[in-house]
Amino acid sequence: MKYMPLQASTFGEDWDLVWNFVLWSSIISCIILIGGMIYFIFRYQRKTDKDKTAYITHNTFAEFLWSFIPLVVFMGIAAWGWEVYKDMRTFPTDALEVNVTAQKWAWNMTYSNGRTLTGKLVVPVGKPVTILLTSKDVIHSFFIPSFRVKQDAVPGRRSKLWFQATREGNYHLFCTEYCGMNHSGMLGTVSVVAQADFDAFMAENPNAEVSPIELGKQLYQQQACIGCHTTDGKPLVGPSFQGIFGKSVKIKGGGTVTADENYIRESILNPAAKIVEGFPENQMPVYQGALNEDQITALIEFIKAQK
Ligand SMILES: [Cu+2]
Repeated sequence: MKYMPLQASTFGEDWDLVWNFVLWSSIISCIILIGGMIYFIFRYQRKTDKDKTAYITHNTFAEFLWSFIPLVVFMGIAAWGWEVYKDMRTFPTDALEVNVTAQKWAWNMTYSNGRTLTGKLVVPVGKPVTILLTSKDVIHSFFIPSFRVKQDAVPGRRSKLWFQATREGNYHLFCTEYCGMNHSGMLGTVSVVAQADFDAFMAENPNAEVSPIELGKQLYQQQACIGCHTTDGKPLVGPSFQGIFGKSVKIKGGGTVTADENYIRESILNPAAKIVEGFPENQMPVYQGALNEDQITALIEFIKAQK
């Protein structure tokens, strides 16, 4: 359909099918309903003063049909939509990861080797890409219409989305959460390129010495994390970072938590929130206010790299 942006990701076809079904079934229902109303206005118009309104009770069969048929249609749409949504929220493990930080009014992209770009995202065609989102100030929303993906970037939280581009070219990136004066100018370009061109892009890297992992390593030493957290699997005062990312850990006081980006972030800023079982409380200093989002990203990437 021409009224939709070009389909350029693996989600495009499935997403558009659901969308078109909802759109066209709504248009058809609207025509039947409003058309029927208009027809009835003329067909059953009172012609003379003697016309009496018929005595209408109810019709169980008709009432059952107009309840049951929409119920089946709506449940079908819900199940179908869920199937598509599930694909979008099931993250591939072999994806290229890009950290994206939103701020008034720009998108900043950071690649694993430290390469940074503002307002431009370069990705290889045919490869899954995971975008790790956060914001420095207010809520923004990361939207690539041609890929049919959208996700809020929320200050103080890590959110993510993934896609796999299916054709090379340049696509629009919009902010779709009103974020202040220059919101409408908070635009970007997504460049989908061949793998060889992407490799060349990654190789010409002016920020090689400040990759997030490298910066995280420096912070790990400077901020004295190293005094309590090892990277060789042996716990000291706190858990070792080795192999911890993505693991489910037991929490003091019951329950478990997955050691993902959000948990690590919380544990750095507010260590007392969720203490891992078997470790003492009140040992770690609070880093709230001492580290900025880029530094937290760097520490998360450093911890992720301790496999
Ligand atoms: Cu914005």
